[in-house]
Amino acid sequence: MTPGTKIQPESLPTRSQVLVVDDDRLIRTLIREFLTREGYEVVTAENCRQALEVLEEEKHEFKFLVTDWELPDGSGIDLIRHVRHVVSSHYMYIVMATSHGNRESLTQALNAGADDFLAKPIDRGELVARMRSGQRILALETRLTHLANNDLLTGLPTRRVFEDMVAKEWSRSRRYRLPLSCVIFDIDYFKRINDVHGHAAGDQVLREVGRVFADSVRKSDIICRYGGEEFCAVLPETSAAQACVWAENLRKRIAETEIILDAAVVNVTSSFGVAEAMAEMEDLDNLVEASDQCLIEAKQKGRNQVVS
Ligand code: GH3
Ligand code: MG
Ligand code: MG
Ligand code: MG
Ligand code: MG
Repeated sequence: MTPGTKIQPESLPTRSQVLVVDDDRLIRTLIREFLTREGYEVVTAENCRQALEVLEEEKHEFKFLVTDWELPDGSGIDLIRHVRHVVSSHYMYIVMATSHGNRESLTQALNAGADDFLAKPIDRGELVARMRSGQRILALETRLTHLANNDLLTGLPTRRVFEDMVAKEWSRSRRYRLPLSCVIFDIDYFKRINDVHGHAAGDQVLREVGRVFADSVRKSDIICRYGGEEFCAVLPETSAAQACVWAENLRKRIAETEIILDAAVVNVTSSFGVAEAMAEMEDLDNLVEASDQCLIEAKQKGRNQVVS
């Protein structure tokens, strides 16, 4: 393996969230203490109901679930099944902690969706080691997800991911009658960069523009590298007028960015098309088409401008 492909627990965000479910207060406290010392952020629940409530809270993104088998209002097995069935945004590493140490129990827990098993009484060293093993799996998952969902050159989400995310936002905006705007932009005379400075320099320009683009959006905005040197953003709860202000700022920032190439320093400009979702539009395609028409107009009018 090359150094770049090494899977290390360190590559995960340092404070992974862990949900610990156990009806025994002493065990909850013990696990919390052990894991907090290791840098985890621990949330505890004492029964299935509480666990489900906490899992539904949007502020959390649990990477780990450590659950007891027997809980006052149900079984850890059902909780695991539920998590595997419902939580799909990311992989949660699940450890079943129990004194049921026999082979049938182990098989049942794994079949329900547990990744690992921790025997009670809980040993600190074993708990930490099993969590590390989980960190390796999660780091691998994070890496593979990133490779599958993000463009290799710019690191931006791919068009496929973008379209999936916009589809959800589209329904929400239609249902609640919220404004939604689309901004599409294309680097001006990009072919010249490739021709004059070479393809590698062109790639460098794309990376830089992508970085400025990614730096200029909010968390709720949905962005992607749309095509070769075309980028697209869908801005929820944003009118065309607001989107134009944002696009104009981005246009300036891109134009002002000095891009350092091997043998030269260059600036590039880009042209922007902005459109807002209208009642008669059926889907994202219509909205992108409308923005694209404006982009064509921006090119025709002399480039380096925003048209809506
Ligand atoms: P305009 O102002 O009309 O947009 O002119 P342009 O030269 O930017 O437009 P055009 O769309 O004709 O050319 C885009 C070029 O982008 C063509 C293609 O070779 C180049 N390109 C597409 N993807 C990549 C890439 O990943 N890396 C590099 N270096 N070039 C790319
Ligand atoms: Mg119990
Ligand atoms: Mg073009
Ligand atoms: Mg271009
Ligand atoms: Mg183009």
